[in-house]
Amino acid sequence: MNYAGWEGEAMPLGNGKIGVKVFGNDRCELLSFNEKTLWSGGKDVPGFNGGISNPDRGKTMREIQDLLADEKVRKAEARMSELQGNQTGFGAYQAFGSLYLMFDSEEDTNKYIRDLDLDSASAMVTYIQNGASFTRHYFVSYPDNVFVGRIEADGASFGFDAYFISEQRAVVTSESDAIYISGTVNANDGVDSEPGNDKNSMKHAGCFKFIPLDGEMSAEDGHIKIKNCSSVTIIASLATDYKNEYPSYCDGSDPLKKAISTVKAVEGKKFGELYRTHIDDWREIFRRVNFNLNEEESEFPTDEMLIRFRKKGEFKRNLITTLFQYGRYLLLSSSREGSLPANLQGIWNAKNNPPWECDYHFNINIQMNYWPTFTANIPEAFPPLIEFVDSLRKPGRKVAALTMGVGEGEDLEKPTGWVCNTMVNPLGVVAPGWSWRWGWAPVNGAWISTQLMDYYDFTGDYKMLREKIYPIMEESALLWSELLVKGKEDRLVVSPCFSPEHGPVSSGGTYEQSIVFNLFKNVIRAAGIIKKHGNDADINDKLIDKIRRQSKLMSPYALGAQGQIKEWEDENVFSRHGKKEGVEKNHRHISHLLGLFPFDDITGETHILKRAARVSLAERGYGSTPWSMTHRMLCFARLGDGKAFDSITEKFLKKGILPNLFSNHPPFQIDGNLGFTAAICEMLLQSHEEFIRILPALPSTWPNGSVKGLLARGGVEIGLKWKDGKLSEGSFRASKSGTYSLFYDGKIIVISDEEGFEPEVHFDEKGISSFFAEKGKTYKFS
Ligand code: FUC
Repeated sequence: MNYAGWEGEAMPLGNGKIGVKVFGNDRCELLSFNEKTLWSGGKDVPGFNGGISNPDRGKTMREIQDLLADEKVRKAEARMSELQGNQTGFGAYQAFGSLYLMFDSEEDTNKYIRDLDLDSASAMVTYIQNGASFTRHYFVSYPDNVFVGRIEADGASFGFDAYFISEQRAVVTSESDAIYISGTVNANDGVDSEPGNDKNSMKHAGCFKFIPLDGEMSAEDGHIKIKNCSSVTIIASLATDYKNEYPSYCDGSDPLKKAISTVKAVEGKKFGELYRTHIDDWREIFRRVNFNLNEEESEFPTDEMLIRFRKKGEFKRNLITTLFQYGRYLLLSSSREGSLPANLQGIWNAKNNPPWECDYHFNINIQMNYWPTFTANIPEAFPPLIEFVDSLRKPGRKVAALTMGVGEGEDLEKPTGWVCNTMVNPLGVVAPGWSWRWGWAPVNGAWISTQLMDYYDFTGDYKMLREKIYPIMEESALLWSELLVKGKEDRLVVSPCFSPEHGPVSSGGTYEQSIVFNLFKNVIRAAGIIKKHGNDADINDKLIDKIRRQSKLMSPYALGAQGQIKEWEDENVFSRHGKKEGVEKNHRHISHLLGLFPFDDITGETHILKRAARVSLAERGYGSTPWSMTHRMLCFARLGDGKAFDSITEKFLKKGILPNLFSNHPPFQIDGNLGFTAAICEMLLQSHEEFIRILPALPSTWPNGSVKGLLARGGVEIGLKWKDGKLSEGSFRASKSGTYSLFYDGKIIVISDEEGFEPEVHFDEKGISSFFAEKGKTYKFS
């Protein structure tokens, strides 16, 4: 087999807690495991203090603000390193270990196929050996929280030697029919620290049970040996004693007991029964969305199609629709209720010192991970993000107090303002990072808070808004209401600013201004919703009045002399080619364009900032890393530019992905995959305005196709068919009765229900068609 490393070749499986990388080699199977909570670092590391280096309660920050107000930028920049945090105890997401199955037969194999079936979230391996057909079938069940594997041979008996190699400090034993793993973390934190520095007392365990049919089984020295059987079922569970609770992050449990009892709970069930439970759960969500571009029939596997696309331009549509569903697959496999959110690699990782510690990266990456959640109709993936952000509030209060002087930082139960910067771990680190150039980014907590509002906008779940989302957002707004300072011409500004990860230090930068502005906007809107429900007591009215006044003085966007949206306050002409230090013409981040996507500040056909956004995008090119390409795709979708969208799609297919379709930063980073799926949705359907926009940016090279089950704000499911680049038929189903508005190219929409009844349509001068839809009823429109 052409094996080029797990990132490019392995088939990923996951249930949000357990991740598996299936290699599928014929004579030696390698199944590499992850457990989402297995992290090094945290409180056990000597000197750990949550990454805070300068607990001066905001003194340095205020002095830098004064320097910037006096336009002493160089002096301000020279002091920025005093705001840096430290890496002590940041730790990293860990590899768990691998199960090897060394098959007895050395005979050659043929007709070998390795297949990841997205529709059943299963990996399959089939081949012929000695005239008998072998099948391996693997999945990770969310409802039963176990990995399940089944290996069978049709017309032959087989055997293997199974053993587990731990990547940690673990003891591996075997007894009668199972392998047990039990240990603690034994990792260092990668490049910058001494080996062993970041080991901690987190316990982890695994239980792998083998159920052969016929044949003999023996256990010895951590191995399970099976001989002459006709099939084997493997059931495995992994666990740790992690609990996302500040400051212990430990639930005191025995993970081995947990793993064994999880396996025991399904012991009596047959493989078929476990599989049925798994696919019923999976398909209920995954099958909501179909996407077709009248793709080319292909007898080639995906990696071959990719090669052919790259050489001859073949199979483009096939790859696009596969990648679209793959993004949905990856997010749902790496983010389900009951565990941490998807990290930089989702849930899959083979190193103890992975790139960027495989962390939660808050200056675009985690945001992008969750951009497709609603539009691609997988809201079940979102709760881990809400829970995680909620859990950052306590350490975030401490960091706000000690590094910015907001709140006391003593009684962490009191909501006095929370913050998180760029690199965040699940063990309480939200402090500025260890280089200010990416590490000082306190608005990142405001950005993620704002994004939580999507949950309410798409699902209408008021309880979640009131009980979880609003308190998180309001507390972030409280912090920022205290931090804004007076800038030029009475503008209220964030200071100091550093546009990710680019350019000079400044104040009033577009990234920071647009984030805080949108946070305030959403908090004011959410407060209004909560008041409408009569829960006035939940709202801090004084704060709402204050941020309302402050918003008016923030002016998040300004035009430069070349017609661009400025990234920095003093960027009148593009500061490229080194004229301004550290500024790159084609920099990957487009942080000054958040107003276009994900925010909704730049909308409407003729908005002056739309033109400016185009100028800025033209300056920045089509992106370098996959995530940077997909952010641009999303922006061009918002601009209605199918041509540019298509060009970047081609670039993404050519340069952005590995043979197993993982997006390749390099190395593998999941954000690009998830951004791609989000971008396709945004190109087909938009709902950030007062109405639903149909096919806003369809590329002319994708003339025929259909999509089913996309989600629009308000909980509306939309299906679309188009022919020769024009809408031929749509379907519409709302989760609540009410008046809805659709826009398709300014044309009147004709709508009818299942019985052919046509509700009255009000068509306005802007070309918007509005009608009353009944809850749960499916309407057709054209
Ligand atoms: C961002 C990017 C890098 C990388 C890192 C994990 O900050 O600037 O390209 O993706 O996150």
